[in-house]
Amino acid sequence: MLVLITGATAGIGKSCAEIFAAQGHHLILCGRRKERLDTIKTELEKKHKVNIHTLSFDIQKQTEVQEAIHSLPADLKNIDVLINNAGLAAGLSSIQDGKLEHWEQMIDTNIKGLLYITKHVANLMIPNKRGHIINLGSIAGKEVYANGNVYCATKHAVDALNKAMRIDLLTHQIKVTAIHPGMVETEFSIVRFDGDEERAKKVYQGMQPLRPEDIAETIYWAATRPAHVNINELTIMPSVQATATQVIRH
Ligand code: 8X3
Repeated sequence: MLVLITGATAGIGKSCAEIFAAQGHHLILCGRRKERLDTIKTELEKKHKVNIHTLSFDIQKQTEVQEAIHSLPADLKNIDVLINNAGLAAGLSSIQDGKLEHWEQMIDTNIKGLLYITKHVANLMIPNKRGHIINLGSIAGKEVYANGNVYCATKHAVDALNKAMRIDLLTHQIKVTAIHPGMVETEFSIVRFDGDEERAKKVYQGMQPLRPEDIAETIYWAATRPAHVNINELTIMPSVQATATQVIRH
């Protein structure tokens, strides 16, 4: 398979790159941080017999997304799986105190960026009459919690778009899946709290969160079901987390 992963420089995206490469799948890795993409490409090509192409661009900018996808050589346009992983939470504040730049960044990445790349890649998949789009949602797309407002709204949008894509792409035989994780320890909370590592650490204190590879393994499983099987959506939580806010800590 040829698999395009957005947000591939860290966390769940990077874990997906590792797991798909280990199984011999060729990759197109997308992200903003070019050096990180190059390092991952070198490491994975050395370890596994795979070809890795990197695309460094800002998914928030529709012209950059279009140019990146158009720049792919013909043989790399036959994408089998699109993993819409790029996304972030910025801030954890009430509506009245929220920072507009945080809201813009989350809406532009989690919703608009996902839409831009999906449109281009879906149009590459349609003539092939096959493909699979895997959207990274969140428990925040299923529930709303205090101060989560805009982040939760963007993930609710991903949940809606996941269902909408499945309807629109049905006649083109393109599968659409959403994976909704609960707490996963990645750079997620460090980014959410503007680099405050101490505050980020506290989020996972006294509990065992999911690891990025737990989610990546599930994505790999969903992507490798037989042609007649589609996983519509899965919500995956740490065993000690029942809802977005109920967690057992020791
Ligand atoms: C991340 C899960 O609960 O921190 O998408 O919002 S949560």
